[in-house]
Amino acid sequence: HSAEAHRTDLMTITRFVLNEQSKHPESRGDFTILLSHIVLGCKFVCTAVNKAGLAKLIGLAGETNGEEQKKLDVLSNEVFIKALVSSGRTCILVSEEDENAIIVEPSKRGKYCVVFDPLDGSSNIDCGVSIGTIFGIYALKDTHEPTIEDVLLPGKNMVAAGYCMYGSSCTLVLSTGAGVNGFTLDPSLGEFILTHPDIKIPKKGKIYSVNEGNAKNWDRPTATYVEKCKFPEDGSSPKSLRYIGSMVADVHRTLLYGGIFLYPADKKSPNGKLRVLYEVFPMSFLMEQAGGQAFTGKERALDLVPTKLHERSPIFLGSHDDVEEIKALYAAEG
Ligand code: AHM
Ligand code: MG
Repeated sequence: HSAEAHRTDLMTITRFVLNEQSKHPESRGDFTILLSHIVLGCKFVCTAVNKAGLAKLIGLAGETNGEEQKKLDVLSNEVFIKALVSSGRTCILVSEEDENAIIVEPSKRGKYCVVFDPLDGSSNIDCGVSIGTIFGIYALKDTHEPTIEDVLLPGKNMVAAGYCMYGSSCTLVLSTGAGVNGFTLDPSLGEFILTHPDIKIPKKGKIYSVNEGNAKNWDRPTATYVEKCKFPEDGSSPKSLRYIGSMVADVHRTLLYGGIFLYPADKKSPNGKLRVLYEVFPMSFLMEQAGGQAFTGKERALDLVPTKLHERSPIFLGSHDDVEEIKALYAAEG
């Protein structure tokens, strides 16, 4: 109706999180400040990603001084590190781009530990496919000197997780442990507006998403599962295959439409490809918060205790019933 045409009561992501935090009397706004710095990083990367094609073709003003342009993933990493450190609310950062954890200098420290992949799927940049930033947040319980032990914790200990997808629109999906909400960047306002309140993944889906090029090296449960997607034995219709090869886009579709996303182990990569801390955990956290499941082939993904920063794990995540099937196949294998 007409009120919709000129909305005056906009639910921005900051306002939304402020509302959520006000339910916790002990909260002093630190999380809201941290999040607004993450949001700033996402906006910056969004602009950079959108300009990337043009910059390459014609060179953007001010960036053509003979210096080679910074690669987008390197640029994104710098942007997020600076935004996170300057928030004054972080103490330790783990980025896919940096081998070692970054310990924030004492004068800028806060209690949050942020693990992130600043620009996941960057091999897709040159053909314009959606890519994204993935992040997870832990909180220190006291004010000890931060060490990597503070992030080598199971995913269920995260206080928040999310991703931002740089696609046909820029969408930020966030959970602070009370459901999942999606926000879309309104470029004219420069604000993320709540567009997908309380996302729930369908209980069962019609799509499976996996790199089938690795099939020759799969283990039996994965191979059996994918075969059943194509040739169901219970009279149901086969599932559709959708695989972009960009985790944020593949998981985003899974979250909205249902189905299953798999990056299984194979003979060449016995731990799969995806990284536990900043890929597997945040996406598993979101899936569970949306009513889905996430499984490693051995256990609930969020129960896994990582032993090193860039550890990998196989992952099966998505609709409750679809993940239940793959769990049964692994259980039968013993
Ligand atoms: P990256 O961190 O090097 O960008 O790799 C991660 C990406 C994910 O976005 C995606 O799910 C996966 O790699 C695809 O891998 P593959 O090309 O082996 O199917
Ligand atoms: Mg990555």
